[in-house]
Amino acid sequence: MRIALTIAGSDPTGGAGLQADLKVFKAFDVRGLSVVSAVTAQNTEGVDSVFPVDRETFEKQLSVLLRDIRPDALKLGMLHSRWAAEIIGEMVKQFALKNLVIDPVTVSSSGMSLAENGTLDSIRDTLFPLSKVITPNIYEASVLSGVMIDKRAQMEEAARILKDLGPEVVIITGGHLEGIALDLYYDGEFHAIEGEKMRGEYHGTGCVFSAAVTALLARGQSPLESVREAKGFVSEAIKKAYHPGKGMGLLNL
Ligand code: PXL
Repeated sequence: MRIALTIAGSDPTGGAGLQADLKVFKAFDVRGLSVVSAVTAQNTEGVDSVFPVDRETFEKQLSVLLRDIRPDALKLGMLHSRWAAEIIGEMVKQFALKNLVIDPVTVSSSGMSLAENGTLDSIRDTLFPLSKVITPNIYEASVLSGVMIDKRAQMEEAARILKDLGPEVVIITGGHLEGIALDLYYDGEFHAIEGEKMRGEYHGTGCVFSAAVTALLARGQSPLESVREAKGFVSEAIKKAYHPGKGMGLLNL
């Protein structure tokens, strides 16, 4: 039996955040654990507000869980607070956790900030060196690397800079450059993961992708196999998307 942990925000729609992560783990027959970093109030029209959990509540959830259960992989989604990266770094080292996947979440699909100032820097400095895979989208990769990306060559430059910060694998998602949908995988060599271009606005695609990568790593697949299969999983979930509210569609998980 394989086990994966998500450390993420709560999304009441279930389309993103820890609720989506747990559904994805289940879809890959991986048992899910979850630690809440923040509670959001949102619907399909957007995020209304964010309520970060306090430091002690966050730390306790993790330490109590991890002294009992050892996940085969873990992912970080939304971390609102600057101090969270330091706590996670300590735990990853203390419990020798493997297969850390980082989705460096900055803003919601509706444009609301999900991280306070400095959080992304502390994730980069403290946690990238401990990570297996990071899954920034183009916007996040630009912010983290300082490279403005609007061509494939710049996507490659950003991937090299990010890999030098410590992760084994960088996958930059959401590229719609030069007319094709391109996700760029870099582990010292580049692999273009081309896919179908999807029309429409869907909530939670980044969360679902990184959760699928985490579940597949927990099952012992290689990062490249995991990323390819995760991408196919997201495409299928988008094809079956549903519209329960007035706003964005949700992936069918
Ligand atoms: O998709 C980024 C994201 C992550 N986590 C939570 C979210 C969102 C987007 O809205 O609400 C909790």
